[in-house]
Amino acid sequence: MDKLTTLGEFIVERQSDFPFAKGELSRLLSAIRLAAKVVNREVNKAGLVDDILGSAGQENIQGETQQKLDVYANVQMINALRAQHEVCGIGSEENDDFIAFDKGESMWGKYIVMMDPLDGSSNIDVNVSIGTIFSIYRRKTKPGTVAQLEDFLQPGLDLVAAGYIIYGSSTMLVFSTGHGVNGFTLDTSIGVFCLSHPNMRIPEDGKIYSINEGNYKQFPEGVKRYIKYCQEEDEATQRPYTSRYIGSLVADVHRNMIKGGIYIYPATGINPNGKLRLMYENIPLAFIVEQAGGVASDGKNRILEITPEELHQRTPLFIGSKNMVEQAEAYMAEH
Ligand code: AHM
Ligand code: MG
Repeated sequence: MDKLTTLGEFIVERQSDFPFAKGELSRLLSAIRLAAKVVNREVNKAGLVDDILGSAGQENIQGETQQKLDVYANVQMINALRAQHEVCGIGSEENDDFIAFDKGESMWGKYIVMMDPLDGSSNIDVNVSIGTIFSIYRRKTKPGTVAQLEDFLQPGLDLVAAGYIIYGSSTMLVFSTGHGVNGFTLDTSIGVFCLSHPNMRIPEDGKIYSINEGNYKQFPEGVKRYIKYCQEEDEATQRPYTSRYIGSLVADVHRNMIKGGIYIYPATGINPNGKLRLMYENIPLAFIVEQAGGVASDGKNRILEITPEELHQRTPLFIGSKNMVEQAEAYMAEH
């Protein structure tokens, strides 16, 4: 058997690749992977346990009903990160405002974490893959003080690391610190994430397009034309392409990372800035996809270059294989 590399070993071996002081990233990631394992355990028994399944009856700031597991994942992530003292503040899709630790060692934490603790939560009840998305920034204010809004509203170009966890047919943690992308699969028999997808690269071309076509009538003209392009027959480019839409962003992007493809959540009549959140969803996934050789934009501007103006800001998202995203952008520019 080839040598098995655990996530912990990987971080130690690749320390020089990481823009973190010794030990910081491993403590941060160990908080995240611990929370991931706990969430994974709950996700896996979601169908069995009545009081976990279903809605907690609260609405989050986006006006969506929170599922109980969202709340659970949010609390697990926050508690695990707070316990490590590397992080002075957390922004979460599930919290109206950011959390800034105002006492103890955590005020000295040098990092900020932004996260969507459980993305694709409408899929929980139906046993379809869901995910966690996170990103890590260096704080801008002085350690020892309480983190401020400016620490959270940083553009993707200032990211130091980002990743996602997919709770699928197996559970994987995929992350990047700006030196490529690596994927680790949870071996549940020993409870350890092991390197399974070293140096992930997204194919430059693909044959899969993922978009909620139910909203077709509300799409911008450029997106309508691109969808028609995907559906046309053409031997040279192997069209028509295949349509795949899970409705779990992490799962759709993860599949496209491996097989090649494009995911689009455009502006719609109802959501003029699209549905997805810049800070919690679009920036971290854009960082990972770019690190794997792909492209991510809002249809026009590179996602990583957008300076966020508010925590829960939304932008359209065009993400995936380089040639596919560039083609979709060309349709957007033309129409
Ligand atoms: P959520 O963060 O509330 O779960 O919403 C994000 C999800 C994405 O995972 C998915 O791609 C998208 O919403 C699906 O939205 P729609 O049902 O409008 O197609
Ligand atoms: Mg969510």
